[in-house]
Amino acid sequence: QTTYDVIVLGLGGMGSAAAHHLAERGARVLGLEKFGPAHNKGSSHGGSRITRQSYFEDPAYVPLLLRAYELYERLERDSGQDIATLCGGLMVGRPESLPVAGALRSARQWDLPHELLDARELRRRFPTFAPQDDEVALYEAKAGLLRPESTVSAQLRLAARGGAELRFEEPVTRWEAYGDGVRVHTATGVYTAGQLVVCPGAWAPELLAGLGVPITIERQVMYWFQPTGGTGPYTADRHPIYVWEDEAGVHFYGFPAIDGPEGGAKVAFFRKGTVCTPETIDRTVHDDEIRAMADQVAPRLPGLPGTFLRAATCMYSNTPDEHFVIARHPAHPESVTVACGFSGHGFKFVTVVGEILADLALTGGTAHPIDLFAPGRPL
Ligand code: PYC
Repeated sequence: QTTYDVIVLGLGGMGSAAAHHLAERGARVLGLEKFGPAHNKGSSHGGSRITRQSYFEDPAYVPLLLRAYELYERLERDSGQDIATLCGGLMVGRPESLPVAGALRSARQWDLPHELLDARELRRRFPTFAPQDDEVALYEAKAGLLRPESTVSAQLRLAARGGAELRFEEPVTRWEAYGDGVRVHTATGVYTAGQLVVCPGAWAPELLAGLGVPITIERQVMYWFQPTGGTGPYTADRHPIYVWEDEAGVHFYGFPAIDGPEGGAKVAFFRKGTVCTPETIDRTVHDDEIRAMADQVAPRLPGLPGTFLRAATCMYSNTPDEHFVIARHPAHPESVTVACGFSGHGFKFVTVVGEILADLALTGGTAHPIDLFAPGRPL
């Protein structure tokens, strides 16, 4: 029976990053994934994910984002894949809204370049946006989008190039820590290693049941619409990514059209999903959902909704405070590291999370600030 230094459970965004960083540091790595490479059944797909630095969720994320940006650049260089498009980003809403006030707080605390636009200036600079008169925006030139499938494939490729053994279509049924190692059971085999890194995504409730953090899985829908008159004004050089809190407190977000004239512009509600499990998630997108999304964008984004093109579902794994969990497993601190509960805003961190997970698995600690993500915090 082969023994590895580290087994990585789950090869989505976080697990593929961990496998990449561990293999790059010379560890003998086994990666196990339930589905195929860069699949669309979890939380790391959909063509685009937002990246931004003036982080409205909490200024504590900013140092991690700065490092994530460096690592994305390195990933692009090392893999030759096109991953990031820094087309700029707008946090839109009333001045006291979370996206605007929170982003401003982070920008000021970390001295990040940004501009504050009133409604008139926002309409003038970005005519695809039609804010109300009392709405404003924080514009950040360094925000943009990441391509999740390319990110995952690049990380997997570099992990394999570094010697990692990656096994797909091999679901893990259970794992256990014993003595100074771990044992992982899959549908077809049993593997042992000194360390285990668990990146279960939406499968956290079953694979990390003993962690003591309540994680709720939420069904989310992404929508693509073809703007009336075509994608011209919606391309990445003219239409930034955005997160918008409307007057009713509803959050929605969107992207430029990045897939050519026929690809449309992607939009979605942020945190308006329904509770599900990976087994029970309804993968059908219903007419009333499409209508609700169309009604949300119609008064705010001239040219949208235009024509509905398609929709896809994905899953968020929400912690009660919407902060991540990244730590040594409290019950198995010698041999198990966990990364879960990314709560719908984790993808932009995958590169730095891979670095942190490699630190934790190989040295037991990390210089990165991760106190916010402790599983033992009050929840
Ligand atoms: O991760 O920035 C984000 C995000 C915004 C809306 C959904 N995800």
